[in-house]
Amino acid sequence: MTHAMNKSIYLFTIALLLLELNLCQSGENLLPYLTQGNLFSTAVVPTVVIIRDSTDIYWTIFSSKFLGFHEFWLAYSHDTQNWSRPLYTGIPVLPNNNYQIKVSKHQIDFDWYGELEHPEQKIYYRSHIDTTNMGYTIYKRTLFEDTDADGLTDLAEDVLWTNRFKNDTDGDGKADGYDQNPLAAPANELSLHEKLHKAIIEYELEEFYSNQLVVVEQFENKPMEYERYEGIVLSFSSGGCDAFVSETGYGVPILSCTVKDTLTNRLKAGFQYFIAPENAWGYDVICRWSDAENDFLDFKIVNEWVSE
Ligand SMILES: [Ca+2]
Ligand SMILES: [Ca+2]
Repeated sequence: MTHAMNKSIYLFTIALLLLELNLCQSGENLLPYLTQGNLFSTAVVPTVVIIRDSTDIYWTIFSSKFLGFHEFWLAYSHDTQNWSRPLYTGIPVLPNNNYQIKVSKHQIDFDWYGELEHPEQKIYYRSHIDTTNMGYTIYKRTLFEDTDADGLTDLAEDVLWTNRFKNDTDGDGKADGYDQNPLAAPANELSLHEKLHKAIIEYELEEFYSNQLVVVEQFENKPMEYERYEGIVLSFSSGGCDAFVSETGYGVPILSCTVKDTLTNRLKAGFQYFIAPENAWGYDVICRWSDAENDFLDFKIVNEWVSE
């Protein structure tokens, strides 16, 4: 419930995000250059909406499901060419709300700058999000807070269930901000069943055309790392998946795969994909395995749709 509570607290305390960006300036330029953490590539930062704040830093706002849910992210730039690592805001894009992001030109308030010798009418871009009377404010310092300096902000760690006080939650030598599987250390040696499980999940991750956070239900409760082109994978036990879903709500894809022996020297794997209880589906996968080569030959997906 913590997460849900946090979200509702945001609803009340997070008001007028971009107003905050504009107003809470005191002339200093202390924004860190974020070079740590490379899980969400700066290359994907859209720069459609650009706001310049009063310290001449440019901001862009965009939505992404990178941490599972459709939420707003920010990035900043000193030149509108090189953008910071995307910053998670925790502000949800609510499905039934119409957000209006308005960007307009305003003359700056010269009172902020004191007496200017040759006052020029400086034009600033300002923006606000109108969430039908529900505003959001997030403080800039909150966006950057990274208690354990692992490249993953505290806001993001809360969502990913990583430890905000420990820079390498799963102890595999990769800091959380660089670890695509932050909750699973690589296993030393995988059994054949585990290899098949991993192969099928990775095949599905490849098919999953998104960088959205994906949860994988562990095979026999063993944390496992999964390779993926882009995006974070969280490895949870069956109970952990239930807890994660009950806390965060449905919306994050959960992949699971069971592997069983058949009587014909084959392994049969059942794959399932859940994104909500009512649209769970799955199908069976048959793996042919050569005993002699001790390797997989291939696996074939038999599209057997399951309605649950
Ligand atoms: Ca951190
Ligand atoms: Ca790690």
